[in-house]
Amino acid sequence: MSNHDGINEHNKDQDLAAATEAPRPELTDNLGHRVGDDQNSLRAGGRGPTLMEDFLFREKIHHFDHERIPERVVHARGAGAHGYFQVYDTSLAQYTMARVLTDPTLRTPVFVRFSTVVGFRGSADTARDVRGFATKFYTPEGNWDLVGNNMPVFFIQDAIKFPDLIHAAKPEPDREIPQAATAHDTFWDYIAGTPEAMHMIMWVMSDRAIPRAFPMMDGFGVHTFRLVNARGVSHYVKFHWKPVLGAHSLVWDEAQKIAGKDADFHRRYLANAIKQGAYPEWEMGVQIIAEGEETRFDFDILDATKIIPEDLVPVRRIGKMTLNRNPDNYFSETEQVAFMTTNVVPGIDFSDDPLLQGRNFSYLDTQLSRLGSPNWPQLPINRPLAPVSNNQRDGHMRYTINPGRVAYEPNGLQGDIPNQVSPAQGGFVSYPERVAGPKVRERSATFGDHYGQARLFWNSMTPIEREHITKALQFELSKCNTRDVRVRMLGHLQRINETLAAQVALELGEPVHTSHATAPPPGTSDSAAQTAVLANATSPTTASGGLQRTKGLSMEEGQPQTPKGRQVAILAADGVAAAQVDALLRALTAAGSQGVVVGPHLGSLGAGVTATMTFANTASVLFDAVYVPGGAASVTALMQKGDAHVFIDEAYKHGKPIAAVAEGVELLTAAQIGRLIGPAGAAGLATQGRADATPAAVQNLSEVGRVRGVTAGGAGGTGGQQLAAYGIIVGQGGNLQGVIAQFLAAIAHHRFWGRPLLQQVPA
Ligand code: HDE
Repeated sequence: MSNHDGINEHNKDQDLAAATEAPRPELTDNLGHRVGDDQNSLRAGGRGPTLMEDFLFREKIHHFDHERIPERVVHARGAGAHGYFQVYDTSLAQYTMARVLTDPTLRTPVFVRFSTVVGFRGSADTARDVRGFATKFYTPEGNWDLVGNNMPVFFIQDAIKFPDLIHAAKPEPDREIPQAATAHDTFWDYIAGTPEAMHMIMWVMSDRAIPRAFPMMDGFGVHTFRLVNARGVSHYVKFHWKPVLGAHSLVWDEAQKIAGKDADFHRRYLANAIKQGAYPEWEMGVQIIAEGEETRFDFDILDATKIIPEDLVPVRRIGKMTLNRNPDNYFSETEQVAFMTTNVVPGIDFSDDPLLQGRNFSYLDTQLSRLGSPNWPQLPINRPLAPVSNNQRDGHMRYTINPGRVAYEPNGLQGDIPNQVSPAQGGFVSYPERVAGPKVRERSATFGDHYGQARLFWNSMTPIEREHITKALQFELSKCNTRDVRVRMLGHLQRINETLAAQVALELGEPVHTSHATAPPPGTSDSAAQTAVLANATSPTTASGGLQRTKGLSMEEGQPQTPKGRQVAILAADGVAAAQVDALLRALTAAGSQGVVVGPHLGSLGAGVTATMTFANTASVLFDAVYVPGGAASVTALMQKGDAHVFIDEAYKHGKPIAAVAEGVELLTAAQIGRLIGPAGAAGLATQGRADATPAAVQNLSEVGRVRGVTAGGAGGTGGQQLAAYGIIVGQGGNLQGVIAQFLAAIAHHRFWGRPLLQQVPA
């Protein structure tokens, strides 16, 4: 296999460089004729008709007319990046002969494309949706594509149902409304008739469907695959991607606002992170099961609506992927890349999962319709680094030139090459699984439990995650115009969890059929009451290996606490206290996060502080945290700006860390959340005497602080400590380093749920 050796992480970049053309000084047409005039078409007289003879005009317009190819029927909206993958050691060799998974000296080049599923190519990044997470490994043994999602299960068990699912989810065909949204009748009508979708529905209604950034998403191969070792022994395997930054999400109000403020939010983050050298990384994980061992589960590992709980089979981390180069051309790379589940290499094979089997037909088929020719594997982004040699010929857009008379085998004229390769030499041999059975259109009874793992997922969520799922269902179903659809869905929710169903029913104005029905008790906010009620609401599971809950599902547990990759808005105007800005910027850079000065205008705000964004061109929802430095003139100016107030209030409402120093505290006091930190400091909270929120809030403060592990400092004394527990850090200039240290800890914590008065903050 010497011709396969020598692949490293740079090889694909070099391969693509060979197809990359830099602009040259002289303008030509596509056939190399230098163009004399590109601004005026050839006319019979200055005011006369254009002449057919104008080949320059016709070529330019002809090419323009044909610039578009069909967008992907699903996953049309996506963003891509180059990088490499490397396994940690040789330990997987006992399971697989694939070099990509067993050779720690090999850095296999990869191209990854992230996507939403339902929206069109121009839709917003932050729609509530599953995210595609497709990875093409250019391995020495040919391309391996792991075409996965950011959720480990799927809506349906059999690929024959896929067109129906997608037709129901896409915009309704009479008016083509709504774009990139499942909150409409046809989607929920379909789901209401599809009990097998219920586990996936819980994932899609969870915060997983509104990720903070692509590098803050888990990835899953979803199906059970096979690993086959050199002795031909097969094990079942599930593939995982675990983000080094941890898995984090937006909140729904943000996601909707971002769709308008920055529809490119996710692709911009990915491109910027790579450009700035903050390379996104994931560890690959595997769950491995010996053949035969799967029968000990009370669910079927061939059923893509089920996970294998991590508490049953731990995820073993085996290697790391790093994305370190942005594409040069969106169309040539991200749009033309063609993933296929059938791209496997010796040592990786399929299971009989009927969804996977169906996908194995679909991906080859779809490339022809999208890319227009069976020669699409010759496109630079798709061609493998492993050499290609066969007797396939011709077709639209054939790029290679295959010399000689022989395009067949067996042949004598060419010494019978290219010749097939023995398994010992690396020839692909399908795993010789024994199969027998009558030809039937039926589903195995082992696929029959549709609610058990939906309950496992629900039970494994924290109270706040349950509240978000409940709110998502309230939102989505309330947007269905047909009552029958809403009512049928409530029937399914009832079988998942009665309290969940009751809370959704209340919002839909439907009668509640449960002893757990709970209207918000008087004197508390809806949100706090709902969280409290949901906290105790679990359901007995089935099809979950005997587990009532499992790790790996909640995004609030076991995540790395890091401020890396976070964006912080620094609100400032002319006269800002420059030292307080500089100190934070330095600390953020050292921590791997980024500070952006947002001002009333671009450019200098004095004393070396430069605003790179303005209140007009950005918004609170585009940041992870907000900082208000002092400087009397700056803060006085900000106080006059409604946008600055909204910045603070939205950050508060969305649970984001907020810090203010010296006069900056006045802006917090002036904003709606000034109710919390008012003139008497946070202690004022206790004396506000607001019947609707205060008692609960005060009681909760110390508890929240304990749970969050946030230590207090700042200048607020007891009040400051209480605020810090909510991720609000205030202090005087004299204690700047203390404030910054606490702010960074709060940023690493990401979000602070359960802040009081949320219902009253109008943002
Ligand atoms: Fe796909 N899917 N899919 N899908 N899928 C496509 O292939 C299909 C499914 C996934 O960034 C299409 O090249 C069927 C599951 C990703 O280019 C198409 C079924 C999972 C991407 C197709 C499924 C996925 C696609 C459209 C039912 C997660 C985007 C364009 C069995 C494991 C890849 C294309 C990219 C794209 C078919 C279900 C992931 C039509 C028939 C389950 C990430 O071939």
